[in-house]
Amino acid sequence: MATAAHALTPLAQLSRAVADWVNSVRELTQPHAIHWCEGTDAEARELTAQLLRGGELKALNPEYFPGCYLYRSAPSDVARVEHLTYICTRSQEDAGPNNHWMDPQQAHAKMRELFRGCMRGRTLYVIPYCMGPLDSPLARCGVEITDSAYVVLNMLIMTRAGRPALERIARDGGFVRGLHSVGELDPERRFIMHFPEELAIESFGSGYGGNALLGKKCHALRIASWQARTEGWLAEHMLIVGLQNPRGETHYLACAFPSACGKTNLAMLIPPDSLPGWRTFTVGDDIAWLHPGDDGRLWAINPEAGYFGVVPGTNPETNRNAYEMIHRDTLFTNVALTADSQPWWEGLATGKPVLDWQGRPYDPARGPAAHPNSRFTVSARRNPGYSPHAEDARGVPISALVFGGRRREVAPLVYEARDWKHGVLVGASLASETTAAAVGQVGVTRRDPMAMQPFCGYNFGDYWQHWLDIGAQLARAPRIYHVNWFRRDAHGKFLWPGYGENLRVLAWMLERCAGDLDTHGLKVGADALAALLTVDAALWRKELAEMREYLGRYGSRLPAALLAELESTEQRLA
Ligand code: GTP
Ligand code: SPV
Ligand code: MN
Repeated sequence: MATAAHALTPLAQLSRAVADWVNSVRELTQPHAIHWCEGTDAEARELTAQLLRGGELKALNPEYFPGCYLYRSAPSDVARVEHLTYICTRSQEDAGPNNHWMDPQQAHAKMRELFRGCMRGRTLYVIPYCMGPLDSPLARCGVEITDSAYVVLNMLIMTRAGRPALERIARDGGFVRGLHSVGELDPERRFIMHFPEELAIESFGSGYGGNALLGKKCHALRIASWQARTEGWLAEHMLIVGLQNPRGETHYLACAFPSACGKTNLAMLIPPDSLPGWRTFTVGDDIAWLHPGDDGRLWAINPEAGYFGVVPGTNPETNRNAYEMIHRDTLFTNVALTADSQPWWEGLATGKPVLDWQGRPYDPARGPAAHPNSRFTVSARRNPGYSPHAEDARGVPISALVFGGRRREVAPLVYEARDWKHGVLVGASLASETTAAAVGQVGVTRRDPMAMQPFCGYNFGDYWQHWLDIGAQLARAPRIYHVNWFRRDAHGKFLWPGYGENLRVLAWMLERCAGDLDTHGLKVGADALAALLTVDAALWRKELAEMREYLGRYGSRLPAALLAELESTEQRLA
């Protein structure tokens, strides 16, 4: 039987520090009620029922999608807003040329005026959460205050939220403070502010994804990358996947690809029939916290407990595990609907959309039926491939790190870095075409070092130095690779089949000493394969020149060792 609620200490009395902060936010924002999140299933059901009554959520077809709901965001609030995201450190140099910066005092003053009275007539929710397994010394806690019940439902899936997290905060003391309000959802009054020196986040004016679910990009990457630098670890935009070879040995890979460049899909990869005997296990699909272990290896935990994944393109051929897991207990945001209330998105071979993501009658002339950045939120435990080691307190040991971008040209299918230092240069050189995960133009190639351009909470120059320092501590450092699944032919067609077939490339990495890429049973012509593996010297000279110019922007914060690596790469190419 469940413990009677009255036998438990009220949440508001568990941590004095949290209660004091909640009080000061209450005074500023003036909510009509305060709800401390317990994190129970009953609580999630009540919140869901309340959103259904208010019309904010819509129940999906209970026969095919039991426990699934649709949420439609404001049409002007559909993705992260990098241009409105700031790192507020006392010194602008510490935020670096890679971040928008605002003086912390000025930022606090600006946000205070936006937050003043913003929760009048609304409920203030207090969400204590833990990023990482509750019993892991590598996990870190936070508290998000929000006035959005939809954000609460997402956080309950994406993090270990509720009473156990608050108990840990009461024991440990420290926590990241995240204050969020949807405000009027006005893009002109929208800011995502980070104060790494104070372990604080202030987000106003958006209810979407990484702008509003503060445990994810704001805490687990921007604030955590800062904490990680002081404490000697790495917080990275990486999936973690376990690969078991036909001999029964499992190796773990952590892979950094920019937003909407294939992390969730690779994390849930299903081996193709042509590679019998291989198995894969998902540890994480978006974020990895990497720690040097006593054994000289790098160990990784996934700080998250769920997936906030891109919906379009998910189908039984591309990603069967994801396709199956999102048929139950899943929150859909901004997908289309069929006549019988099933969710629909581009890339499905069956079904027909009648309402688009905005709830309007579907008209192909107005663009895709589902928003290109429509998302599913689902517990990791629903993933059939969830690794039995995903919740190990010490994490899993990493054998290889992989960087990858979305490039129609230049970057070949795969190459290996010579050593850790060269690998840091390879990561720093990452470039990728922009996607719908952030507001702005799609398909523009930009530099995205380590896939962290939108997420590093401090100066990239210092960050690369930190990577070099971590490598120097590792007696058994992972090998480092670069991949590109997105190379195209002259007609714009992808040269590589991708998805499950990507295992060939990963298997090659793990079996490197054994020889060539296994192309047995692969429907890729010899010409296409040659094109995929080509390194065009002229294009690469241009690439390196751009890289030199880019690294130059970091001035005196650029590690000399990284510049030396670039110089030896230039010499090898010459
Ligand atoms: P975020 O959640 O934004 O960080 O994205 P992600 O990196 O997890 O990307 P995801 O796996 O969701 O893939 C994004 C889009 O790329 C989807 O539409 C996929 O169908 C597509 N995609 C993923 N892997 C491949 C691949 O190997 N080849 C091709 N051509 N497309 C892919
Ligand atoms: C990304 O953009 O990399 C995401 C989605 O994973 S969001 O949570 O919105 O950041
Ligand atoms: Mn991501």
